Amino acid sequence: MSKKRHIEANPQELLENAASSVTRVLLVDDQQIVAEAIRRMLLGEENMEYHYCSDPAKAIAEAVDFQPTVILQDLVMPDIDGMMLLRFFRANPVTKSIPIIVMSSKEEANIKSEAFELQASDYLVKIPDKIELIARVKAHSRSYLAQQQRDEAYRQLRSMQIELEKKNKELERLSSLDGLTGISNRRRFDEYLEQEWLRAARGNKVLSLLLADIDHFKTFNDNYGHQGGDDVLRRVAQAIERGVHRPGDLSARYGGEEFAIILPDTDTEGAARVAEAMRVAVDSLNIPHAHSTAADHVTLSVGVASTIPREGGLPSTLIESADEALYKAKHCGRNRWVAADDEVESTDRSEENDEEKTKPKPAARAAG
Ligand code: GH3
Ligand code: MG
Ligand code: MG
Repeated sequence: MSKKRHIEANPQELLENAASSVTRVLLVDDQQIVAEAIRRMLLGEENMEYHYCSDPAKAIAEAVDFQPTVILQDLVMPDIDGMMLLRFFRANPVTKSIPIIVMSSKEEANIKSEAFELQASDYLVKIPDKIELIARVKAHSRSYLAQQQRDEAYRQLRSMQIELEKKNKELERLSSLDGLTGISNRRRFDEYLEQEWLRAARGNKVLSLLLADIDHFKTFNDNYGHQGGDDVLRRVAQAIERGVHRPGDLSARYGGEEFAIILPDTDTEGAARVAEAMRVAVDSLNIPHAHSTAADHVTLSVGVASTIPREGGLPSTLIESADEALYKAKHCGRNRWVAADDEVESTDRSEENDEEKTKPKPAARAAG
């Protein structure tokens, strides 16, 4: 036999067969005379290949090798019960869906019935009429190949779907990350703030927000170059990221050199501690910045705002509140955090609320 033995049917090969509609007939019969008669009947047929197996014990192996599109099988053979062979064909993953036309010299309803029970596809009484045999062989082969084609198309579709799902997940992940720093981006921040705002409103929980801004970053860029600036952004982002510990916390790049940190279920005191830890983390990166008025190295100012959100309230009020606190931190000399005073209603702030809690600027590092 020229074909290599296959453990599994090769779908590509099946598809090629389907395209060229080659009918591959395997006959399993112990009688040479039947084999010869069938061979002659199929002889002149175009696109038809015929293989004869005289030993039913080898039938499965030869079917796996030959890859028939239809099997003609005798029911009465000396060494093996035809019904048993039918079971074997159906139990083997390679042959289980190949159409099997059983052939018997007996025209008995209960034998036919049993064969169909065992998933025979058709039944012919030996020796069949040539025209009828060819018609049945071709019809079964055609529907088998069409089914194979559908199965293969389905498999390909399924694997494309899986691939697509993977790509979509990756895309979603990438679309929520900032390209420069690798931490969450503004889009993700907006989504998450909205989500946490609603969650806090439902649970009557306090929600805190930090807005952090690198001090005198424009002069850093102007003096050390944009590449150097980008590098600082990456390092500051990593320092900030290291400062958030709870699974619900989210740090994001809010804009140019501004970062935002969402701290669910965290009051002003806790948020201020995180702000201070971040300020210290950036401070201790000790990135030289000779053109800052705040220190001789890169520093961070942070605005802290907390609120117990109301249903129907706007997350933007919390951002405004943190932004105002950040502005004050800048105004008070930078390299510090300032917490907005009112915890609940960031919309109706009054003049007397202007006294912010503020972390005093630490003593400036001695240069050199
Ligand atoms: P302040 O202490 O008041 O925050 O001063 P500042 O100079 O940091 O603030 P300003 O808003 O005047 O300047 C922000 C600068 O941040 C402008 C730009 O040079 C720099 N910047 C913004 N985005 C990027 C970026 O993606 N890469 C780099 N390298 N620089 C950026
Ligand atoms: Mg800024
Ligand atoms: Mg700045």
